[in-house]
Amino acid sequence: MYFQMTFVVQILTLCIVIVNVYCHEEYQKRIPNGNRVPNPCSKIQKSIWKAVGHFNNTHGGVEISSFGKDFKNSNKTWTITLCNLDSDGDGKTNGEELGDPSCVWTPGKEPKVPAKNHPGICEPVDSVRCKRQNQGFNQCPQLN
Ligand SMILES: [Ca+2]
Repeated sequence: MYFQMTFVVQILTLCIVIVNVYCHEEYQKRIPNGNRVPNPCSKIQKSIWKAVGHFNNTHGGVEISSFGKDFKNSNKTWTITLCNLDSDGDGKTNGEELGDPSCVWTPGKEPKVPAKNHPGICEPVDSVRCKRQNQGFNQCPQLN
């Protein structure tokens, strides 16, 4: 009985992970450079932040970033309004951070500029200003 319950829990966990990964790949296509957003926590070896609307890099979850909230409020669509917002309050618009500074990108097109920063996490994350701005994102795991 215990073995069966453990197996069921493992299968359910696997299903949740698959659904989350699928969703994030779908959402990545809806924002410029959505699959190439730099991880603000990796200072030496550059890596990618996969779940851009979440504070969890790889599999999202309930901790939604300020950009994730604005993206949701924008009907999960890249609009001029969403592009011009500064979701994380770091002084740069979402478009500037994601590589669409003129807010002209549309889904399916290759952005002309690479993503520079994360639009939902104020950088540098360990600065005094960003510690105040990054409500819900306390610290980078690598910086501990
Ligand atoms: Ca910003």
